[in-house]
Amino acid sequence: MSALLSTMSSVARPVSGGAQGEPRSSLRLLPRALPLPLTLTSDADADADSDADSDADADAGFSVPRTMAVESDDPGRGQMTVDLTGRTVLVTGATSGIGAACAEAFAGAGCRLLLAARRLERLEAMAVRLREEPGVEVATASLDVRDRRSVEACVGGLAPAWSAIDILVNNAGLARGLAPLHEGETDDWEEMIDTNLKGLLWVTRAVLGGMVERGSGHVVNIGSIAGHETYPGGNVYCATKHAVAALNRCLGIDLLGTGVRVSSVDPGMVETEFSLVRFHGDEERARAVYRGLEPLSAGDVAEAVLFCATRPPHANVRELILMPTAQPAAIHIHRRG
Ligand code: NDP
Ligand code: 8X3
Repeated sequence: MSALLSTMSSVARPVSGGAQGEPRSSLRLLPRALPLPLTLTSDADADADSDADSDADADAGFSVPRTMAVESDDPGRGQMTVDLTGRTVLVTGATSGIGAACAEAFAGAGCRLLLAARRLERLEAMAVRLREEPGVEVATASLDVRDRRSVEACVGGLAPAWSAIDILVNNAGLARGLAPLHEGETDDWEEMIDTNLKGLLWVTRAVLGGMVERGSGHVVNIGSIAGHETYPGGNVYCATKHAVAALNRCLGIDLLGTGVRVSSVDPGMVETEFSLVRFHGDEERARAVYRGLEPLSAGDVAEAVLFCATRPPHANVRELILMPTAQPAAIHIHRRG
């Protein structure tokens, strides 16, 4: 346990040009993915401009309510977004796929990263790469989210400069097998339930108290289309993701009035190591899952997570279902050839 704690704190690097604990605005960080600041037009401005603008809107074939018009240096991108510079983000399952892409996305948005997963050497390699960008701070921890005591020790033992987690991305998760229930491996079931459901609970419990105390924070759960639909052999995996969907909704109610938000990003097929893990390393079977269609990329999902995290405080994405165009529903898939 102490090895884990020292891992978490010893790899933290101070921001070049701004020490830890300094106000967020003093940090020098990566170029932002989202252009800021934005200028909202007032109703008065809108009234004055309304004739000319409504002509332009008509030309473009769109009708835009005036009170929602936004001016931006980069029209069409980053409207109504919040600057995440200097926010502390914990991503679980950051060694691969969606978690790794979220780490990249939040680094690009100027956040300080706490990256956790079991394969520490992969995390370290990522951290080294991310720190090459000026001003990016990364701390890593070898963590198995199934181990409640390790989760509590890891979060509870964070150095003060890292302990106020602003955004938690509950991403660590997996599927095992695709057998009908009566042929299923019970060890696989335990692994899915312990990781996808109980692990998510342990991490959320450890982090949420601080968020509520501070009156701000955002939990983004990576759910799945498997939390909304079912498919043959999906049984226990679908059950864990349905549970995550229920928890997400319940948590939203529990957090009412606290200033803390919870969102769920629920993708369909994403090409990551997910299928390789599901089929216990069978590469041929894993490749076949994505044959003949363009699945989502991990980056697509990370962008959706970033969208949730950059909503202004009064707005919350409760659930965001993101599907490949070729997969409009879990079992409806168009494959070429
Ligand atoms: P990957 O297999 O590429 O990544 C899974 C990540 O979870 C890895 O970083 C792994 O790290 C981590 N992880 C697994 N078990 C544990 C554990 N016990 N403790 C800590 N970390 C753990 O898959 P994806 O990126 O696709 O999956 C990420 C999430 O997205 C999962 O929750 C999955 O259910 C969900 N999802 C995936 C979809 C897909 O089609 N790929 C679609 C919808 C949702 P390590 O092994 O190093 O611990
Ligand atoms: C992963 C996607 O296809 O198993 O959550 O529903 S799928």
